[in-house]
Amino acid sequence: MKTATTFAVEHTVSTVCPLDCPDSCSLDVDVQDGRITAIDGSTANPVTDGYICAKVRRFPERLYGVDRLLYPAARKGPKGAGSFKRVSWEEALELVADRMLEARERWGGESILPYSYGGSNGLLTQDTGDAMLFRRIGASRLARTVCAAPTGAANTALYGKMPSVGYEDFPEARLIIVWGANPSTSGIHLVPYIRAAQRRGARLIVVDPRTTPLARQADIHLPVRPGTDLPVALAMHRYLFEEGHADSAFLAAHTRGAERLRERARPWTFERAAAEAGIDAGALRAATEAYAAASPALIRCGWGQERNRNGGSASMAILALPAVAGKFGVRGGGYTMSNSASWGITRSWIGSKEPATRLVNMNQLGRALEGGNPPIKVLFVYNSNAAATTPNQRKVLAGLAREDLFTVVFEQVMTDTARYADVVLPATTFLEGYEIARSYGPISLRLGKPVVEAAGEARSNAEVFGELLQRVGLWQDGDPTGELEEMLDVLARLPEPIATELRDRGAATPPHGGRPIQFGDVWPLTPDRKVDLFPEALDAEAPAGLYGYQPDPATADFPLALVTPASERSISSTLAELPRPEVRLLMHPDDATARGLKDRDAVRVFNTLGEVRCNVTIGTWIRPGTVALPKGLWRKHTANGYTANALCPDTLTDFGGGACFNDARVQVEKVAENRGTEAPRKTI
Ligand SMILES: Nc1nc2c(c(=O)[nH]1)N[C@H]1C(S)=C(S)[C@@H](COP(=O)(O)OP(=O)(O)OC[C@H]3O[C@@H](n4cnc5c(=O)[nH]c(N)nc54)[C@H](O)[C@@H]3O)O[C@H]1N2
Ligand SMILES: Nc1nc2c(c(=O)[nH]1)N[C@H]1C(S)=C(S)[C@@H](COP(=O)(O)OP(=O)(O)OC[C@H]3O[C@@H](n4cnc5c(=O)[nH]c(N)nc54)[C@H](O)[C@@H]3O)O[C@H]1N2
Ligand code: SF4
Ligand SMILES: [Mo]
Repeated sequence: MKTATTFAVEHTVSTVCPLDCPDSCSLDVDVQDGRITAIDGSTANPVTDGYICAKVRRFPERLYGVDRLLYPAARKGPKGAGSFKRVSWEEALELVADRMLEARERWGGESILPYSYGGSNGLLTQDTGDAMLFRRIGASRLARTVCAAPTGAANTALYGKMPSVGYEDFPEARLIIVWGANPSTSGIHLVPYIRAAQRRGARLIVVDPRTTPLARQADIHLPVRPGTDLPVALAMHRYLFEEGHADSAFLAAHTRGAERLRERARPWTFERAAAEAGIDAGALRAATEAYAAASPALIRCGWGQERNRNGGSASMAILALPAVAGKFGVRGGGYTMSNSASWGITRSWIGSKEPATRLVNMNQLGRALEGGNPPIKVLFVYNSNAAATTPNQRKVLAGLAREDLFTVVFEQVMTDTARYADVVLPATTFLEGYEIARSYGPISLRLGKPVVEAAGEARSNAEVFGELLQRVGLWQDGDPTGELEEMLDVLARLPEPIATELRDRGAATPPHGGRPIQFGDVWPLTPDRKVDLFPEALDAEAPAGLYGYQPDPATADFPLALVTPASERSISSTLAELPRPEVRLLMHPDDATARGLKDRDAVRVFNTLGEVRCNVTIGTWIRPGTVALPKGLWRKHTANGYTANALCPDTLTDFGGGACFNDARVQVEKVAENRGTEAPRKTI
């Protein structure tokens, strides 16, 4: 709904929010005198339904705020101090190109490491000119694993990333399990559909260590200890197989490997799994019986369960439940996981051949900057705020502080990472350029267009990588020049009718109306079109075998599990530069009492990797033995300049090479009494 403005609106531009959020809202953006005065949801995307989150409403504060980067700059003080002098684009690009060429000459192309993740998360700002530049120069490759790597690997192996149930079909379900997801924060447009299902009598089960808003509304809440979803899901499989609720006809017709899954599930009785997860065995049994009996039954699988040593197998076991229980073939039955693959778009524009240069797992950036052959000499960060979002923050910062490392940060605002740059390049935002936004919750694909002129001298990724290609002498005939050309080039490579629809009306018609019935309209995209319940390759990759449980890493010294869930204040660390209420560690009253802590006491949260100092908030909306800090904090948000990632290990998930943020095990101690400045929190 429109926020009132005191300006007369000159015009309103329709566009789309491409940020790394499942919803891809359609937006109406008001412009006055060439400046954006208000951003709100439109109804062009039916799921947006005219409203958006509070974060993106504040995007003008990022566009025009004090942190916005307006000019290229070169470091003038010590590394990390954040002091820069303005330089021209000409000087900045020349310097970057020279340093890349010099590094290639002296140490080989692999001494250059591009580092990027979501950024504006669309099809134009990533894997376009950047890929051409870094491939052609022979740079080290980056495994983009910080998010969705284990769920992606599980979903690919099981179903070949078959499209999944759209938000609009949630009201059809009679039972919904929300597993490791908190849509009330991380994809808000799903919530009304879940509530609608509940009003129609659907039961709701939530599996989450925290009492999220949906957990409060649930019929059954399983507050599992982080990292224990695997035994919980296997106990559900055991019940389905051993107590006669597996759909043997479906298993025979559409799956492979059911017997192997059954074997691995066999040891996990409800009692044993519940003991491991720290939940009530009766509640687990009740949840499983309800799931087995209901149809349509739907699982919304999130990402909370993937971020630990068992994350791959856990996600696999959860996503396998509808196959074993026979929940497909009806509207509102099956699962919802990332829907980004639903359009069948391959990034054909970058070509299929990647050079076989060194592959660096982005979760281990700190390690990569420590050494290696060749050493990394040029780090080019774009679409990412690595210093804030990557595990083992102390090691990352130590790497960024290396005097012999030349760091380029191509950014919209002066992030914690940009402060470490040798050269800072100012980037446009999605409101100042084109983007093709592909949602991963609902199924939508929309073209975003420039609403206002770029602020200052900010340039798009297309322009900058195009310029650099020319300056390092790797530009080839036919490469697009500039953002508009690149947009048209990518459009031209998209399948029809998608390309024409995007060009003509800014939105493509989703396949099956965005509401596919799994095993009705869409089928597995695995090589033999079957659900592979036991992919051998994953069994070989996982340290304890596929569905093999690796025990909790807690020790007597570090007994508390730390989770870092998505915050309503930012998208990862994007927009976290804006003012926010004081950041607190959330802790259960039992854990607080055991440590003599009262609400708003100042604490140190620590383990062998690092320490975070902040105030504590005490509440029952987290399970005992687990504490939480928000994801996406900047260094300025804590008293000692470290964020949760200073406590997160850079170990990898059982398969997929994913991040183990939620494997952080910590201790908490009081530093000072009641140092808070704000009232106690009542909820998450
Ligand atoms: N407002 C906002 N929205 C976002 C984002 C954001 O930063 N802010 N980030 C976006 C991105 S990049 C992503 S990937 C998605 C993530 O979307 P979600 O997966 O919904 O978000 P998370 O907060 O990472 O995790 C969801 C829940 O998992 C719980 N959890 C933690 N560990 C475990 C566990 O071991 N098992 C189980 N069952 N639950 C666990 C947390 O308590 C949390 O409530 O959200 C996107 N949307
Ligand atoms: N402790 C902990 N850490 C986490 C997580 C967690 O659960 N716990 N979650 C992880 C997850 S799910 C994710 S996805 C990652 C995300 O980690 P990052 O990829 O680092 O995401 P952001 O923090 O959003 O940083 C993206 C940056 O890209 C910039 N940007 C946006 N658009 C453009 C563009 O067009 N061009 C250029 N050059 N720059 C642009 C933005 O200004 C922003 O600073 O964080 C991870 N970090
Ligand atoms: S961040 Fe998500 S909810 Fe907010 S406007 Fe963008 S797509 Fe919509
Ligand atoms: Mo993510």
